[in-house]
Amino acid sequence: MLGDAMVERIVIRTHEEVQDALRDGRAVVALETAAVTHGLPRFPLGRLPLALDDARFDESVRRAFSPTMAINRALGHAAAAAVRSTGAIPAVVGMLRGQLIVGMTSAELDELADAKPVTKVSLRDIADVSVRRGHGGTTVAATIFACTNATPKPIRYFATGGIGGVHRGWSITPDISADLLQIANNGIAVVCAGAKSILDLEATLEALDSLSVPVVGLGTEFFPRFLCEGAAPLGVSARADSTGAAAELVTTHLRLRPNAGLLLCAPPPTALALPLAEMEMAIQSGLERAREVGARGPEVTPVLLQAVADATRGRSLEANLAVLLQNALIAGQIGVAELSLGHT
Ligand code: PSU
Ligand code: MN
Repeated sequence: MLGDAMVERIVIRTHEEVQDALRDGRAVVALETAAVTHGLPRFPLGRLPLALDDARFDESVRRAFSPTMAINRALGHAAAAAVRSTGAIPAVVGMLRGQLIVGMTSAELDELADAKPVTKVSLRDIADVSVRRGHGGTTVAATIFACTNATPKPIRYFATGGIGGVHRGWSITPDISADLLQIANNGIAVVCAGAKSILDLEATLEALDSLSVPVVGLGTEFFPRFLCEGAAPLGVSARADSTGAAAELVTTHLRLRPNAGLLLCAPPPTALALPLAEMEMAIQSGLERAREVGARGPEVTPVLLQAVADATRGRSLEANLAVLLQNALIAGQIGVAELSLGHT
């Protein structure tokens, strides 16, 4: 554990509300911000996302998504509100002026969402951005690092849209997201809609298997395809059919392997999921665009997501907002359910 005073200048700071919640043993759910800074548009939607028609979201979540606010910013607020609506405490993670913040205030989130330049901060970039006093949206990998080093103890739950994984063409360009190793090596439950469908999902599942990461299907035996309808079946390693069952699995796993993570996978809402064939065509055009603009390393995912949004005329954006909001909600529900099991 690094603690708050790792060096003279405080590099990692946990917000007081989050500190109190961790100390009191309440449920805390971390949220990443790479999706906010690099995965979502900075123009307003002009209305509420379709995902918020869902009765699972209460008025507080609908209010938190301001239609006149830039989408990335509004989503950040709404995802935090979704966590709060379950009784759990949200901890938005991101970097401002070189400081890695665990539990950004609303004002800090606004500042980060508008920030320019802003780095997509993965694990390898934290020290560099810190030294440069830069701003950054944290990826799954970097956010998990922040969770493990939260004060006074680690955060156990984390929600994102889709995790990074093994990219297509990995045998030529070994582009494998740092997310996988971080999940494998930190005691955290990651709620996601599987891995992003722009990836090689079969290879990603194999990698998770090799890393001994449990892949739990929430109400499904199939590994979800991020924003897509689940077609061609990819199997999960375990299944949980209720919030309580998922909570029990998390408790048991983290007791047995406190320094190893697990994936909890929820498929996107059926009404908003995209047909696989349509998504495949969109991804192909995205891969072409990535080649044309010479995108490399961390630039690849944002270019692909943008191309997919263009090709599906915004439908992938609706689906993306849906999984980000839904996963925040589910992580909160499972975190709260774990407390009532009474043996954490
Ligand atoms: N989920 C989303 N949109 C995103 C991401 C996740 O719905 O933009 C981000 C996450 O932060 C994830 C990153 O860690 O994309 C993966 O990027 P890469 O493939 O370069 O590791
Ligand atoms: Mn990558």
